[in-house]
Amino acid sequence: MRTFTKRWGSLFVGMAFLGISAAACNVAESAPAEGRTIVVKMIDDGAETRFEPAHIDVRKGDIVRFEQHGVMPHNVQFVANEAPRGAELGDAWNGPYLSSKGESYEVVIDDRFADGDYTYVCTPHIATGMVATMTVAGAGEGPGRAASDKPEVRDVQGLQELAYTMDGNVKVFELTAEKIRWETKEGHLVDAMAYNRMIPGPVIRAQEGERVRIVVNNEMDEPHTTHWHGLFVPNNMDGVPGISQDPIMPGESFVYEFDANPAGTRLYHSHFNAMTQEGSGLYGMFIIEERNPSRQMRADREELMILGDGPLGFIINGKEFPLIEPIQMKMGERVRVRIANLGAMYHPMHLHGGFFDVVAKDGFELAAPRRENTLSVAPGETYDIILHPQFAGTWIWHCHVLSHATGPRDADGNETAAGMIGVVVVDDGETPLADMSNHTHH
Ligand SMILES: [Cu+2]
Repeated sequence: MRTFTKRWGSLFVGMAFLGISAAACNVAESAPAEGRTIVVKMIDDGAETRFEPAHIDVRKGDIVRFEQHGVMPHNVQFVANEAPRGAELGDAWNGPYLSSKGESYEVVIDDRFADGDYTYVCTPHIATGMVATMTVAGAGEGPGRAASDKPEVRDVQGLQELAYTMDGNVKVFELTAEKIRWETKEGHLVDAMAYNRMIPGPVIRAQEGERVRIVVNNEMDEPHTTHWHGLFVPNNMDGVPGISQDPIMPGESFVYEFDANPAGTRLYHSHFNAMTQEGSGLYGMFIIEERNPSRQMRADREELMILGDGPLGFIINGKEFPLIEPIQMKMGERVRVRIANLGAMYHPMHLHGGFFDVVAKDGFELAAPRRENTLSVAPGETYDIILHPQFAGTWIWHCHVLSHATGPRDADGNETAAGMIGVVVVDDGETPLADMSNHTHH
């Protein structure tokens, strides 16, 4: 409980939901006594950003302390090595954003770090040079830490429909927040936080005006609240710690109950240490179905797309390309895609092979549809679009901030496809389609 005391102070100035969780890193109590502490500074100076020093040599049992000395938010993300001699260690450890000067976190060089060369980056500042390297050589005297005991979740897609029970006329749902290890790329597990062990969390679906009750259980070792984004709820159901409720402490539960209004594509997400908890995967979609959808909103079926960035990388529906499930369509079909951005950056999503019609913004129907091929989705926004393909083929649909859709260079020095690249397969029965089966393992 010690670690929470410090955060209580900031709660009452209403800042905890934007703060950094000191518990988000695997340090303090487990730090070996005999290791050295090596400091890496995060520096920004106008347009120039860097880690200082740009290279460190460490051994097992050492502690690396990343210190924020700049004014822009920085993080630490280990990436796969370009050099074949290095191990693939992107999942060894990733840190949340540090937003203000003086903040820091520490990482223990333990058994998760095999000997070898590592590259780490600040994800938003790769292009301005914020890339550094670390060599782990030889076992030091520190005891290191046991491998993670968090549940490892592989081969699972997020956004599954959440089952409910009825209590009279109330639809009752249950969400459980947990720390897990989540697969964003094949064989690549990252530290994450999830509702019901999936990212994004499950879909809560209700009819306009229906009474809903959501029991939120906090199985994490840090406080939590859940916010119902875009819904009209009583103030004490809004999920903001220190403002509308007390945080849900570890092991505790909170019951939210309200009428599901207004109709449209809506969201839910963590509001406690939100930059870390939401960025780590605590979010999902809350769909409130219209009782009488207008003609422009009607479609044969729907697909869901939640954009994310931060500690989990650049992801669509919790996965990086090529693990993102393709949207399969038949020529002539109309598909309503509900799109949301729960990351912290803009993502201009560009569709190859034609256009789509934007029919709603933040769940509210537009007076007239907007025809586009690139939809900029800002953090917190939702859009409903209608896909009605014009051309058959296998089309990509990707973020046009190209650093969000590009991985490390391969052995030939070429850029690789990664991150926020979706695929729309349009079948007219004639046009040859790319075989995506070797990309997704389903
Ligand atoms: Cu992007």
